[in-house]
Amino acid sequence: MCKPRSLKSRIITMLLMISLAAFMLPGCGADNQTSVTPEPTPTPEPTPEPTPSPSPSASGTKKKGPVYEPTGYSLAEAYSEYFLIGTIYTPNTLVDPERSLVLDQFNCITPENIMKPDSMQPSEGYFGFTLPDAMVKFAEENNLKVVGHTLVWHQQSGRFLGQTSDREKAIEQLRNHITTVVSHYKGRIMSWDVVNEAVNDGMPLPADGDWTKCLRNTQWLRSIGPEYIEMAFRFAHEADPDAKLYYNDYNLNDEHKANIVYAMVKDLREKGVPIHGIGMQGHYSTDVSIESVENSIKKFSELGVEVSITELDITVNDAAGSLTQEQEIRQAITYAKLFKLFKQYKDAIVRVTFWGTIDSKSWRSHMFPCLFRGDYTPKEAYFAVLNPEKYLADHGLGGAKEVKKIQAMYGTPKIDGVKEELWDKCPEIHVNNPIMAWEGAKGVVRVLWDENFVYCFIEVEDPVLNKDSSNPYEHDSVEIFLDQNNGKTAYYEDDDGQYRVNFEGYESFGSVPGKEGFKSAAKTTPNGYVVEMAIPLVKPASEGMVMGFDAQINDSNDQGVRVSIMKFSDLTDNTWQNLENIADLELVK
Ligand SMILES: [Ca+2]
Ligand SMILES: [Ca+2]
Ligand SMILES: [Ca+2]
Repeated sequence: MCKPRSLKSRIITMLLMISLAAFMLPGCGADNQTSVTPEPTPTPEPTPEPTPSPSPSASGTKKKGPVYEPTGYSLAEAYSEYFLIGTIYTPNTLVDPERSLVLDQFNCITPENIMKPDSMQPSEGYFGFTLPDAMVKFAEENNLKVVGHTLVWHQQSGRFLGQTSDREKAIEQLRNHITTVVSHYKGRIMSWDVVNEAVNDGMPLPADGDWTKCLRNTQWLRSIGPEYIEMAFRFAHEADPDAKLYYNDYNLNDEHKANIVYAMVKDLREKGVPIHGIGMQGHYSTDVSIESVENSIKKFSELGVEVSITELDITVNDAAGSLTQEQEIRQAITYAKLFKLFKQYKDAIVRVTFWGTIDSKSWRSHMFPCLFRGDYTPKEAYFAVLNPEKYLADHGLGGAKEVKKIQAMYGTPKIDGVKEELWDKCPEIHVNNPIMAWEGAKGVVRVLWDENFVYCFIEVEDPVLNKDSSNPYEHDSVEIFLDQNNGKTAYYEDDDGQYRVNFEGYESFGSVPGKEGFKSAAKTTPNGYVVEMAIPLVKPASEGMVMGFDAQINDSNDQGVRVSIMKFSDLTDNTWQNLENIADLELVK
């Protein structure tokens, strides 16, 4: 995931290459080369680093700037029997406090920017080895492994590489760039990200399995054709036969993209192309489906290649200026779940590399994705990674996933917004778990069923009712999620549905199965509103059946802005596309 650097930052890079001394000084702007790696959403601009308060040094005098205080633990040590633990390297890594943090916690580094194609070869035939040489020396002096990143990429690749309609010339450029760079570091780089982000987003693998139809339209595809990928791996292997060679990409937990990369790597390996690993970048958010990550790790490891998590960071997408305690813990829990998963796949995973150390220098700094704060103190996420099982247990998430269990009673109500006696026998389901910082409207749901429908009666307390927003989910409204075969999948199947009704009875739906046969009625009450609904079933229900179920209440303020979401079971805002965390609803008589 990456955005191209500005001309300004490229000039800065050039200046830095000329003056080695300049980047040895802290705060010289070396990390203006904010990392890039793409995302479906617009790439954020880094926010300024908060000014840390001076902390007293051991001698009692005041020191300028933040100081890294050892945590007493090392992530690299904690995972020494599992996989390498890496982070990014920038020229700033050579100076404190960054240097101390990196040496204290990690055993592996990946250059954030200084080995990208336009940094390695800023003008045709001129190679900039100064900064990477300093990095490799630093690594060797401190016993760190080095990952070379990256040889072939459509961004940060300069104006000449592959920018020709002469195929032979393009092949020569590709060969010369790879051979020159890889030979220079022969024996000193553990693995190379040879080709980065060559596959398109959002398209399935065609039925004929031809992955070359899914390649991104890059300068190399245009000038050479799909063969540029295998050429790149062969040139790199010739230059350093001992280095492990990786294909690296983002969103590889997406099923479609994983299928394409699987087909590509399988095909290339069958042709004898030296490709040894798949790098899953891992630019996730707290909403990431752990199951989807597991599916891809499992799938890729079946190819007999190494798998590494190469650019891990987990954003808090609802962060606003800083993280609340709840947001820090939510992020930490996601980190803990991922590392618990990675440990289970230690035979396949060689390395997990974080894309940054402190939040304020992250390429996604405004969403606070790292393990350390801008003042170099460890976050909840750090301790979650250090011991994921303990962290999950401490937060009530140890052992098997606890699924909330509720019941629906038998009976057929009239859908009129009036709560007939029938409803009184149903257990109350309290929708009162906030998933935003603000705690607003709460409610109670009761559920009935018969052979053809599941019925819900929802009573909401909400003194301010509003539907001004053009987004139905921002109206004062209730939502029911029903997973009729209780598959609890990380995606929606044909039996799964999302049903939303606002306080005036306006209905809206998720993608499947849609609104056919759905009925609802809404009425305002002295302190809020009620909604009664009937959800049609894809096949007849019977006693003892268990379905997946969740309920949500959206609370708008008087300006039409949603200020609160309450849930029953799934404490993410992701139930609209992922049913892993919903409850069990048993149909009883
Ligand atoms: Ca009724
Ligand atoms: Ca289902
Ligand atoms: Ca409201």
